[in-house]
Amino acid sequence: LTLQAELKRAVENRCLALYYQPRVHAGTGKLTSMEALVRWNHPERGIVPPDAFIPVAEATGLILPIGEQVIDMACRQLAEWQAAGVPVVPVSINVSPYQLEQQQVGAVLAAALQRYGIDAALLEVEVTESATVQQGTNAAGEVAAIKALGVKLYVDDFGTGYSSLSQLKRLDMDGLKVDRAFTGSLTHGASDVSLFRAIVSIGHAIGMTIVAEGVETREQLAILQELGCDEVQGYFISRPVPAADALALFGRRT
Ligand code: G
Ligand code: G
Ligand code: MN
Ligand code: NA
Repeated sequence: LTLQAELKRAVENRCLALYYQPRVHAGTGKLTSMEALVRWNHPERGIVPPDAFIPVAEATGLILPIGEQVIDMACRQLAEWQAAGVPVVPVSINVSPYQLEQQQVGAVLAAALQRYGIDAALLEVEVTESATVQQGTNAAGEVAAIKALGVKLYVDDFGTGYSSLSQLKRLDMDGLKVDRAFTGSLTHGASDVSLFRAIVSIGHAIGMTIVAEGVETREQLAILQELGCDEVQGYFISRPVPAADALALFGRRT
């Protein structure tokens, strides 16, 4: 079987699962959000990471049913956690540019929220900068539809694309997830500290919550705290973990 055919079968047989990676308040370490990250549970190859199949999914249109399953699984998980009395935080879903262009993502989100009785405030969506640029496109309409639901929107991998400050303001984005390339070069005294400080300053000036991705060391966290970065995510806090292991992370407050 080709990868495409295998992936099609995997989607039909519901072999996709979500891992969760926490995002925490930089100053207090308090849990603020859980990012949902899709995995393919392959019978022979084990857990396949998204980089190995999302490009194929986008090229073949399979990203549309995959995107629907991801939204469904995230909402179902939220409902399960709520039913179990877990002190839930929003779950953040990655939506690809292809989905924004081809799918009524707003309507899919609304249906899933209703299906599981979930408050829109418990969902967030991450989109890359390229997805949000052109006015008048389906993507721009879907971004507006997602906002209208009351779902928060974050720019993913910020700093690697082309969005202008005016676009970010117009689209009413809630926050910037600063690409891990910027975090990775943060050491005391490095010039990149000034660059990150400028990102925080500009982001705050246009009302964005600033999230640093890819925090891997205590020193990076300390610098980000000094810079007034709002939230952090990365292996230093936690790797992405299966839902069962994510439960323990909810207890990690303050
Ligand atoms: O989890 P990991 O770091 O391996 O993810 C690799 C890439 O796959 C990241 O860019 C991430 O945004 C993307 N990704 C993870 N889950 C999803 C998903 O559910 N949908 C889409 N479109 N992309 C995802
Ligand atoms: O593009 P996006 O930001 O959604 O990508 C998320 C991906 O980044 C996940 O697949 C996750 O495995 C990876 N990731 C998360 N934290 C870290 C980190 O601290 N270091 C590195 N190298 N990758 C990370
Ligand atoms: Mn992301
Ligand atoms: Na990112």
